[in-house]
Amino acid sequence: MFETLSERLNGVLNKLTRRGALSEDDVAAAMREVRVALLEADVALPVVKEFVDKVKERAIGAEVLQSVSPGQQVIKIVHDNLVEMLGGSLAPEQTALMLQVTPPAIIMMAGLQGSGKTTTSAKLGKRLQEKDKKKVLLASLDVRRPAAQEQLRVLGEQAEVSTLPVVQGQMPVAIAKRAAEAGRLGGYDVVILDTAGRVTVDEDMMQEAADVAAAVNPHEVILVADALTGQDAVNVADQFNKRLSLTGIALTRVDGDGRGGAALSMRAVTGCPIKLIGVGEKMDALEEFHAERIANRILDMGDVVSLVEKAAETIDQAKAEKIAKKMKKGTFDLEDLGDQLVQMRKLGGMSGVLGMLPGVGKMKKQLDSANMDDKVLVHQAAIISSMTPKERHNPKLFNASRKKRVAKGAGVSVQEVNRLLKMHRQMADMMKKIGKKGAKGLFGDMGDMGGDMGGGLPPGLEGGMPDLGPGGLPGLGGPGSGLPPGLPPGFPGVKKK
Ligand SMILES: Nc1nc2c(ncn2[C@@H]2O[C@H](COP(=O)(O)OP(=O)(O)O)[C@@H](O)[C@H]2O)c(=O)[nH]1
Ligand SMILES: [Mg+2]
Repeated sequence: MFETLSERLNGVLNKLTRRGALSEDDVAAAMREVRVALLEADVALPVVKEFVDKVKERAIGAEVLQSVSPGQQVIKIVHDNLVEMLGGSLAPEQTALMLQVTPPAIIMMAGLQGSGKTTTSAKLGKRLQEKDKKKVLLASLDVRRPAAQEQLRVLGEQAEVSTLPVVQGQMPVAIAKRAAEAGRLGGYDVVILDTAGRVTVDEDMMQEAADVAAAVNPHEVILVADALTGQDAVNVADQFNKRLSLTGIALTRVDGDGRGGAALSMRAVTGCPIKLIGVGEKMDALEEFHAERIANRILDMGDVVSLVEKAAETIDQAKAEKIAKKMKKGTFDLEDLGDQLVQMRKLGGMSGVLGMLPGVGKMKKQLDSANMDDKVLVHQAAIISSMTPKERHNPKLFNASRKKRVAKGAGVSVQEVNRLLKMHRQMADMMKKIGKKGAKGLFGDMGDMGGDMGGGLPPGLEGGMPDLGPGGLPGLGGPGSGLPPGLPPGFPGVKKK
């Protein structure tokens, strides 16, 4: 699977690793080739465009790591964006089947004729029984094709999964209700409903599926789509999703799909996660879909990716240690503040940083309305870069005319410069205290931080910080903290209500 795409992508990116330095033009040229490779793999155009733009932006903005080559860094960025495109940022509960319900969990399979509904139903039944130790009942609602119900019975027998006995002449909604009832009475954990498909998307099929869904309220509505049909599979999924609100997609015939267009576009176009992939005709050829694993299959460069990860960790750790030393000595200057702002932007801006802390999700709106967006960080970084190195190391130099000059250079008002200087003063003071008292000192003193950006201390922080780990603040991002490395110490402008 994905061989064609994999070969192309690896070819383009391999060329990059052999180069010493990379210019913006080199990256742009490589991205043009990546773009062609993705389009040839039948990935949807808007998805390709977004992908290439994001990779370019991140590659050009990336901090240069010492121990790896720029090309290796680009590969890591491509890899991360592939994972993202495949739905890698989704929480496990969004990508796994919902089975933790009062039994039986009802799973409805929908899709076009020949997409693999019946096969996938039987495979899934077998998988749930063997791997998850669930007792499964299969039921065919396909009364359109004479042999359909018999087909499921035979597959069920092969897979050693029970099937609902066929009652001749019964209609789909009635069969669905009977299956749910049999599931309850028979002590089944899961009931899988295999519905009838049509050759193309049509109103009859949609109505029948909607009626079945209304009758039994399935916990999962899975669209089965044939990967070999590429963008058609994505369009079909989109149409079904608008009518049925799907909970997930089972992509079949991925074993024969060298290009991967359907798998790559599905999530971005439909907003619906791929939960299962069919990788063969045999009853055990069904896998859970893991974005990271699929990305690794496509981009066969796992060692490069982990190398870059390690290098990035080391750099962040070295920085954190440097800052920690400065904190202790009380020499945190504007240069360091500038570094911190860059780090924060890398981590997705202020709300990105705060969003990583527990209990902060709810605060996002407030943060946005308080103007704590990237624009503030961009302005602050601009102010600092308009200063001379001397000024950065010794903020006491700032008189009215220096402030005016810096404001002009950064394209901001003098007030904004004042605000930044005040923020730095407060941070430096605070850090001196931490240097003496350890991290706990910071959050006791958070209220003293002025900050003109408003906001409010996130609820998770009000009672002090979650376990900071040894080493004081830099430990925020350290092992065991659950936070990414390099989380900047101190959040400028965060003010307690
Ligand atoms: N190679 C391969 N064939 C599959 C896969 N899933 C289903 N099939 C085949 O596709 C054909 C149609 O499947 P079926 O389940 O009857 O489709 P339905 O009409 O949607 O119920 C059968 O011959 C299956 O063996 C898969 O993941 N890989
Ligand atoms: Mg069928």
